[in-house]
Amino acid sequence: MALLIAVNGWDSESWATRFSALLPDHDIRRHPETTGELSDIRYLLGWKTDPELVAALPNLEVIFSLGAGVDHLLKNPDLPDVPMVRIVDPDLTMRMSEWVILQVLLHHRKDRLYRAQQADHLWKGADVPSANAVRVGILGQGVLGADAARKLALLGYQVAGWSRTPKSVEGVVSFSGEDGLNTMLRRTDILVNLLPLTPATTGLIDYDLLSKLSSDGQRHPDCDAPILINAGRGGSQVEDDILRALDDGTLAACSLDVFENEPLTATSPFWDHPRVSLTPHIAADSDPQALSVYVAERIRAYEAGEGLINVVDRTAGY
Ligand code: NDP
Ligand code: OXD
Repeated sequence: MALLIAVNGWDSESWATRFSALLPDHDIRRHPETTGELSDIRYLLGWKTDPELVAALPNLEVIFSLGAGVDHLLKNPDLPDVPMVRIVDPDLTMRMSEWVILQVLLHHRKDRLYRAQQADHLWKGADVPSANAVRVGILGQGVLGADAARKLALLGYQVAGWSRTPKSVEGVVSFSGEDGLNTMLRRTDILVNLLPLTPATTGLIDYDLLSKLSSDGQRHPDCDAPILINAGRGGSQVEDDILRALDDGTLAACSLDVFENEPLTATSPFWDHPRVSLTPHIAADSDPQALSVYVAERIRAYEAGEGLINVVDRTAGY
């Protein structure tokens, strides 16, 4: 039973070391370093894996995405028709919620203003609304969106979430469908995107959508417009529209962890924009050991005949 690790942009050697320890009775290979018959490969651990490689594995039984998102695999038109399992792990979920909460707090508590004042040696407080006067709207109420929503609600924010199907998350108002989206946007001061990238969510966050965000939020005079936070996928945002919205005051500021093209090009205007905070797609960077244990446990369960969990719905695209 061979597991092939084919993870572009990651150090495949350290992943192979972890899997060799967790699955000592399996043949652990890594692409492109390890050779051997491709017909031996039963499992693929993939991240941005070369499409031709995936298509060339005749006896593949399960694909594991080394991430919660699977758009990097599904964009391969020759993807073999085998189950695809994604990462659903408490460590990853917690880290994403930490990042989202951090960004919400930085905007709500006027961190940019205080950093600028510190640079000017200016000792001056500003009015800040209480959390329960700030309305957060979260696009996506899956594993990550629902967890962030729950935790933000515990901090006192007025939280709403949008998903394809209605949800029941404690302390969170649920919206679904197009009408639901428009209703949520109107009551949203801080918009958080945690949607997967699918044909339906590609380019969703455009100027039109941003223009529908609340126009009556309780905000600081320097910052009298809504905020966008995106840790889903860059393909869901229209970057020229975000820049336009920032420049004409439709948006006050944004925090972006993901971009249409990654790594972000050196000439991107986002790097130097005074009202953009960016991170290099690290919002939910997780403990590699936790992710390895998760995949190894899935393989053990599958081989014990227990079936697979967290299998991607290929038709829905996530
Ligand atoms: P889930 O599959 O658990 O949740 C997806 C959510 O999006 C669901 O609530 C789903 O609705 C909703 N959704 C999907 N399509 C639509 C649509 N067309 N309209 C409305 N709602 C829709 O995914 P996760 O929460 O685990 O992860 C979400 C995404 O976060 C990943 O796909 C990935 O792109 C991104 N991510 C980013 C990371 C980073 O570091 N920046 C790290 C990890 C993930 P429903 O519940 O009705 O099915
Ligand atoms: C993921 C990611 O999908 O890190 O897990 O983007």
